[in-house]
Amino acid sequence: MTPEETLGRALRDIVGGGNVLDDPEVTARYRRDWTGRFHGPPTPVVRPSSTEQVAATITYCRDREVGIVPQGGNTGLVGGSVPLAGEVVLSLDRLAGVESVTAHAGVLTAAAGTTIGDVQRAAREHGWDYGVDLASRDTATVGGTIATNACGTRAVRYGDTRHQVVGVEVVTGEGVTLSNLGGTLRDNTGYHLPSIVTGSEGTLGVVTRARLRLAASYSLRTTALLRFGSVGDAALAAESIRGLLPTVESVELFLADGLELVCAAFDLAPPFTETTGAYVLIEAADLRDPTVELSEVVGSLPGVVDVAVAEDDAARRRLWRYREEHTAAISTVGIPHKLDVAVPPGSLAELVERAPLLVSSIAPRARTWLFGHGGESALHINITGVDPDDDTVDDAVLRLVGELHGTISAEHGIGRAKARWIELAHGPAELQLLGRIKAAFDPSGIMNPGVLLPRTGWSADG
Ligand code: 2HG
Ligand code: ZN
Repeated sequence: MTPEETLGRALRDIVGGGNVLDDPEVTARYRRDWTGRFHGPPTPVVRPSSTEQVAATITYCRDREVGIVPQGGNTGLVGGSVPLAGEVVLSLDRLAGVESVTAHAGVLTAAAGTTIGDVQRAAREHGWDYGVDLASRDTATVGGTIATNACGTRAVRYGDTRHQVVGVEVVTGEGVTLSNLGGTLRDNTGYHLPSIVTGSEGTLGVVTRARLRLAASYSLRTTALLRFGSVGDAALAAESIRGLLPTVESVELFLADGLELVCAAFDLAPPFTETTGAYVLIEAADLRDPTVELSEVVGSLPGVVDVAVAEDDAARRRLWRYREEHTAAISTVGIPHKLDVAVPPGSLAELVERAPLLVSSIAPRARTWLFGHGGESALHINITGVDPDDDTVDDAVLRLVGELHGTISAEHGIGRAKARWIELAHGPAELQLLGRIKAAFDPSGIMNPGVLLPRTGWSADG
């Protein structure tokens, strides 16, 4: 038997015959990321349906030093969930479902493969909501959003995924199952496993279940789209809203060229007759109608030239499409290079102004698309018209972000796309320590090799 056949047979013994996929056509979607920028050769996809099967798969692979790429909804944008070097894909799609809801106190336990949409629906059935929302809600999963510490469009109010996770069950790269799904909303007993695992991008182990804190449900919401004459005014307004409007839930920024692209790609009418300038989408939610409060704040913001207010759900959805369809619209132009940075408040306008100029000075035919979570000075910089393997523009933009004292990832994580620049995020001493944390969880280095920490960036000997 070839080593591949031996591996396939062993994995089948663990998860059952039909749950190891190896037909290259069937596995294609597990081996390619959403953007199409990252794809790997044929490799088995294992679909366990229990924590025990996850542990047995990891233990088998650990003993033979077979790499594993854990995969949730495969909606990541930094190449962190696709096998590039023949690693086994460990898909959590069969380990799904909301397991329990403590309705009066707003806590929910779900298996890792449950979609965020299903978590939101279960929360709403019990009078609650979930603090994380993102455009890929019906594909992105609990495990994937924990591994990447997904932020989404409500983080300005509820924080990122890390703020919602009160317990995890995780199988480490050593094959050991750790669980603290006990149920408390607070836990201050030292090193906090959920916090360590959240954002670890599958490099420490596989999250199998999680206990999530739900958010209060504010059923009355108002959404406004503001057009500003200048990026400076729009950025300053976006950064100020949180202090002016306590009921704010989202503060999103985008620009005229992105809006035009979205309108053309989806055949949408533009929101205003004039389209130049910069846009801020604000959503407030409360138990009482927040429209008056929101209008007063909008009226106090300098530089607003047009305002559209959505008072019903259909109108709300129309305004959101201008923002949420950016990702899909950009993909119609070509395979984008995606950066998700943040700068300290006060520097957002400078970044918005300098990034496109910098990109065109290096790649005159490239297009730079800017949009993001303005309330937290977080910006998605998408660049089209550049070869997928040429990262000269990425390098220049990330160094500009460094010069502005920003962070090279404010949402999507490091993945494979940004592992090369990890030194811009962590100094040498910090990187060594991160390497030791990885080695403690995953001494054989089988978990998501090459993601987050470069393959050479850590060692089991520290
Ligand atoms: C968003 O904010 C997502 O819409 C995707 O984080 C961003 O496509 C992107 O770069
Ligand atoms: Zn985003």
